[in-house]
Amino acid sequence: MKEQLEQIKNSVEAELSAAESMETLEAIRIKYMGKKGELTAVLKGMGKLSKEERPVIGALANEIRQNLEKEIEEKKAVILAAEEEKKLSEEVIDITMPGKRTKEGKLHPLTQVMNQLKDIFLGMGFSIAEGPEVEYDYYNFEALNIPKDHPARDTQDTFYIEDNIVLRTQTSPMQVRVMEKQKPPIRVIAPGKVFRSDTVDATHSPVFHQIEGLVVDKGVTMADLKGTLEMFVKSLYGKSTQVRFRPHHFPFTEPSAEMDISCFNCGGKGCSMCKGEGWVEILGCGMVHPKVLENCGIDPEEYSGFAFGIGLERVAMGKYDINDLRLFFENDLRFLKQF
Ligand code: 2NL
Repeated sequence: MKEQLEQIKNSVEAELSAAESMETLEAIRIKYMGKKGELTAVLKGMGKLSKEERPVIGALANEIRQNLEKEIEEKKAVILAAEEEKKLSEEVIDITMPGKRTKEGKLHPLTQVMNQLKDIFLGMGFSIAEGPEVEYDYYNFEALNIPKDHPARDTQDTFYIEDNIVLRTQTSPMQVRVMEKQKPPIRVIAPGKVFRSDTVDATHSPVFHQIEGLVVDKGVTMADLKGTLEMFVKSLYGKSTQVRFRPHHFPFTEPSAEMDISCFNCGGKGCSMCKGEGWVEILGCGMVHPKVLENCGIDPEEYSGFAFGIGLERVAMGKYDINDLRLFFENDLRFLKQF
């Protein structure tokens, strides 16, 4: 047994001095001192020795084990130092090299316009309501007094997910949700993506953006609508901006109107932007239809309200003089870098 121990000692020493990595070192430790290691096996076999032999062999075995442990630790330190040294020499930094410029991104022009509109309405005391882009037919049409046979409900115009589930065609469903949950006074805007089954061209995209607004309280009148929207366009396009309202029809408002602003390009004299009109259409609006209030659990005898919807792409196209809406969605950096 003594010879066996001596042999183990010698072979470990030989293997240790050849070891050059932490992995080999660990393999050696396991080979001799692991659960099934050679030295461990010898120590386990001690029971079979005679009373006289046991203390002698035991002392020797322990001495060898302690020695091995010590040598492994020492070798470990040497290997670690060598590895560190190698890493450092590989990672030499040339501090005279020119730096790499990090390219700074920026917000998409539509996001910039969206933020600007949000800021204006937040400043007027509105809060922001955001919600699902996949909506129930009920919230997108039914609650808004859009009848079953209305052309907007046609699959030509609306993306249907299921019979009663659609991609929202406007952000008003979110406002219906607010009215269901919240008692007046209500002052919210609902910004976001909307979807219509349109063929792509310079002025149509199946995905576009809207901000709708809703005010419901006691005694709200058309004068409040006009005052609010006039203030809004004046902060967006400047104090000298004029507004005019033309009668229109929406199923969810009564009366309804479209609002024009004096052309921000020519100031009303007539140019290519306003096609010689002097006016540019900017949004649709109206007094919330009593049936819509009722559908949302608000008594139209007690409360009234106004609502409006603004297409973001149209505002951005006017603001930046862009004549093709597709540019917003093509992600061409030559276009996007200009804003
Ligand atoms: C347009 C017209 C409009 C509304 C949206 C609305 C919402 C509720 C109740 C009543 Cl919850 N009305 N929204 C009202 C009038 C016009 O949008 O041309 N948008 C681009």
